[in-house]
Amino acid sequence: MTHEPTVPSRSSEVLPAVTAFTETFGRQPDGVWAAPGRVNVIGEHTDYNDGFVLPMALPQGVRAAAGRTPGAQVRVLSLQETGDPVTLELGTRPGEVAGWAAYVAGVVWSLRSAGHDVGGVDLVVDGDVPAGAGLSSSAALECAVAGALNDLFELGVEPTELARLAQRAENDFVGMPCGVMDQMASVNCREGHVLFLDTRSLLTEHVPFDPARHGRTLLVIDTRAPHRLVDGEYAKRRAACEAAAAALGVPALRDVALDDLPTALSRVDGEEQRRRVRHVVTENARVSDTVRRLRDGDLDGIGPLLTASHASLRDDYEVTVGELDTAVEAALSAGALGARMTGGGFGGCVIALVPDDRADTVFDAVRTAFADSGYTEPSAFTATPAPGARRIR
Ligand code: GAF
Repeated sequence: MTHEPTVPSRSSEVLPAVTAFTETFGRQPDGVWAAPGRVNVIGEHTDYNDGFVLPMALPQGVRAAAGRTPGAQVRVLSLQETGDPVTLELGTRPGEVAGWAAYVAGVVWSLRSAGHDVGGVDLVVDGDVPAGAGLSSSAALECAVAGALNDLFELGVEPTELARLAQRAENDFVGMPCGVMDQMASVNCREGHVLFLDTRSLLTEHVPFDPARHGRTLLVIDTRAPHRLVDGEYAKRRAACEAAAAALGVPALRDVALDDLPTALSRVDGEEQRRRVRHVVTENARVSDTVRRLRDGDLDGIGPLLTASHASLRDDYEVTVGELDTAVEAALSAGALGARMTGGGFGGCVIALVPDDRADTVFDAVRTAFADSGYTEPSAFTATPAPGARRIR
């Protein structure tokens, strides 16, 4: 198929980071840790409302080759960036580092702020999650580094707490007010499963997910649409949800049941805020419905739920752009059983559940629609649920 990704085998994945570590720091690393990116099957913009999400890990991720040093510095080289390693003091505080290194510095800061004794360390990070595609490249970076530090300094932090601390790095060091979905997915996902996560209790269920067994493909289509205003718009959505919850007298929009939605809507001010509430409440219900269908082995039954999720994100949450809508429409017209944007929106990727023998046709239809609209040519790959963060060497 023309849209297959080049997913490197394990040894070729590990090697560049190890070679660069040896060349840069003049010794072998103590080990190599990996953490994946993710696609979210359904449950978008629900995590910061204490709601439900259903992500799966991708084979693409970040590898971190790491070795302890006696000093009080973190030196980190990224194979995706040019230039020398970045050197950070262990006491680096929020606001003192910008760019990609802030994710690494943020994890060090977050662990140390929580009382964990992280010392000097050298790191080389190497990733193959497309950046800015909504596939959680930042959480993969945070979680690979967090996993390395946890093991190297024998911190004994449990996976869920590690995800929380990685989220804190992103919230309070990088300054992105994300929920916990991406870090939980990166740390806790299992091969062959989607992760049903209650973002309030952080309880998880690993739900088997094997489209190939049903003759189905989960296609990830990267629209390559540049993220526009993503940070500010994300923060605005989050603030609107929190204001609506406060107006309704509930801790979070998760506490509004679907049956109570009409009453809740009548108590919220303004059409825009009503739309935001409607998205979150209906999306939580769609996640529960999707999980029920997957547990029953009804894979095709999730198709309409994916498509309904997209419509809600487009019309009520207003986080789609022309490229995302065009990709969904073209995929559905060409025979997809369901399709939706995935991730934060304002660009990034669409997922489409398609019969195996329609995968090429569906992607060709999206490509043609993009050419007709004058959009950048999209790319695509087949998503298979991969393992979560782990030590790989
Ligand atoms: C981004 C955020 F990082 C997640 O926490 C989540 O809110 C998602 O957007 C939308 O569902 O990936």
